[in-house]
Amino acid sequence: MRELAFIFCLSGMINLVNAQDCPHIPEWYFTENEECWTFSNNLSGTVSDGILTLTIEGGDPFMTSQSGLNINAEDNWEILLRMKNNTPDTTGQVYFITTTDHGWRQEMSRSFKVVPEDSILRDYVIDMSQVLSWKGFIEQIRLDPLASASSGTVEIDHIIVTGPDCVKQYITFQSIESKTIYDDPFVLQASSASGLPIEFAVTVGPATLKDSLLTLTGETGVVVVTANQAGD
Ligand SMILES: [Ca+2]
Repeated sequence: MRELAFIFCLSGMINLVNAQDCPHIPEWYFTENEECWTFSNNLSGTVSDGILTLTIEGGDPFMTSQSGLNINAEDNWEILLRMKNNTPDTTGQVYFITTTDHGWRQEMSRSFKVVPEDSILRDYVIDMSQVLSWKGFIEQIRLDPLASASSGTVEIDHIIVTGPDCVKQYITFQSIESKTIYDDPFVLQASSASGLPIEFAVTVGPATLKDSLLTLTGETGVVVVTANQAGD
């Protein structure tokens, strides 16, 4: 039995966040803010409607996660990045440091191909297991969304560091437009990578659930809906 959770933030408008049952594994969805990433070298970032929009105004732009991630590199070596590149550049790069090696350098990075002038938010899977220095515990991650662009924008929907066990359980939620707490009941829709059926339950918060129909009861607060996926 695996449990996955939807988290609704009911403060006027709500957004849908999906969170996997992978405690201590970083997942950034940019639901309401920059989620502790910092922007350097001619890069700025703003969050709107669950999307982080990066504006590049010079060379070598990059963004850095908070430190202290403490990711177990052996178990977690895939970086899932959903990104839309609005520039002609075709390469991105991920750097990292570990708890025992704080040198930001080329050997501690991985480049990845990026679709130029893209029309969609595209899923990139960056396999860090190919990088010899991805070992021990990862302290901090740096994303160079584009290697050579010095102008233009990039949109990021999420960044997830995960491993094969979690990838297998990855659940895709159909996107839900922003809602107010007074909106009509709506049907939760999700599919699992494994194809196994999903059962929903409200764990906490001002909402009720019948099958997959979620009714908001009008109070502000946080709603957590658990999705149980039987059979693993
Ligand atoms: Ca997002």
